[in-house]
Amino acid sequence: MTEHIIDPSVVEAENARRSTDLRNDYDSLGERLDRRGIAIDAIKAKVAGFNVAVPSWGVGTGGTRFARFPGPGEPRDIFDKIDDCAVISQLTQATNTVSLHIPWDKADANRLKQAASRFGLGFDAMNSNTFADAKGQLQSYKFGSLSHADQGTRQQAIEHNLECIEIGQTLGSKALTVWVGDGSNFPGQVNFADQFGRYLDSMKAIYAGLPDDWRIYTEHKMYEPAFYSTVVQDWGTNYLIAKELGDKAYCLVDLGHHAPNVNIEMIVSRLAQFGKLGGFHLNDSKYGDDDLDAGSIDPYRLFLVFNELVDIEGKDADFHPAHMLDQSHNVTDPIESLMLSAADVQRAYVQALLVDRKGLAAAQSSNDALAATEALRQAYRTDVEPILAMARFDNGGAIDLLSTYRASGYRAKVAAVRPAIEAGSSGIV
Ligand code: LRH
Ligand code: MN
Ligand code: MN
Repeated sequence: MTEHIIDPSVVEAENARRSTDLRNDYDSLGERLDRRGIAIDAIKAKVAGFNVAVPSWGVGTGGTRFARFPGPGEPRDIFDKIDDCAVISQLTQATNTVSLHIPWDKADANRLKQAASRFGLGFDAMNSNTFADAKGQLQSYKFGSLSHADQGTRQQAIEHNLECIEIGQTLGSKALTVWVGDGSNFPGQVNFADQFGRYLDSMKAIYAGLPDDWRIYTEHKMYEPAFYSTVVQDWGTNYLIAKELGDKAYCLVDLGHHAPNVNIEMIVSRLAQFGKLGGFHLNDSKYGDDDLDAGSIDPYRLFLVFNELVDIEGKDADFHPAHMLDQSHNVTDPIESLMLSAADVQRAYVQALLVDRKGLAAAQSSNDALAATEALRQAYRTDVEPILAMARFDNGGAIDLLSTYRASGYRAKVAAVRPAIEAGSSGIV
């Protein structure tokens, strides 16, 4: 039986205060959607089937390159992180998987599996880390990892990725996400082609160790930590990698890894059209890889990404990209942020499901630009909160995420047993 960290009676009491209003709001939205030819229960069933993974590193207070300001009750280790993820999953009913980062989350794999399964949690993609030196590691990644000029350093990075696959196999994960910080800081520091060639050779060695039922995701990022050039800098390079590697290789799109104003929804469409869109790291950004809460800065862009996904879903029943949050904070309780972000991702999905696709296609083929964009805006303007809340309520989650979490007193409870962490050390990303 699935264990709950938050006493279900707290959730029930909070829900009881809101369930009548929710029923009324849901029925009234149902009536309005019905007039648009949309069955609200069918949409609610889609939300209930939607999952977004929580990154283990997201439940700790993140930092900036300048400082870290830990909050009360910071998780001490991966087992505390799993507890925090279980809380998010219990209340949102939308996040039943956790994505691990190795070596940050290194622990006995069987213990990890046990700890997660108590709460009905599974494991999403494994993330390797060759962008920082681990304790006791022989070769340094200061000048790169999979693309390093030194063969021994590349081999060490390859072996780390193979180890991540091995750990993931015990956990029941089915994917490895590879993001490297390799690049250069000065013109002339590296030969672009040679560096990329070495990266590809290393990735091929990892790919050779990938189980048949696994996928490998490569994640592009325009800059940082390298500030002049980056080996996997954009979706074009990412596509080349996935093509070079083979059928089990896909591109991962982290929304924050693009220049401001880049048309990410079009990148999504391109990669999917050519069968290489694997998944997402969802977050929001204003300037760069800000790792702000998904949907907090530009919710319309998030909607437009999901609009593409729903369009593709409609044409290809086998299209199942991986969704994961990738955000980290200095100023909020990460559990609160992650819960609200999971809901915002669902919101974008539901709004995209409401798009009148026939009307949109008709407007597009008759070059009616305004009617076409209005089809999107009508869906986006719809307040779908009652659908999200009802999907949570039906499954034992919280109608009101924030109030219920705060009423549970979880943060204060864990702060009483988890020692305070001193501020000052720099962050992780
Ligand atoms: C890199 C990144 C990548 C890492 C994570 C910690 O900026 O988005 O996904 O694994 O941050
Ligand atoms: Mn990412
Ligand atoms: Mn990032």
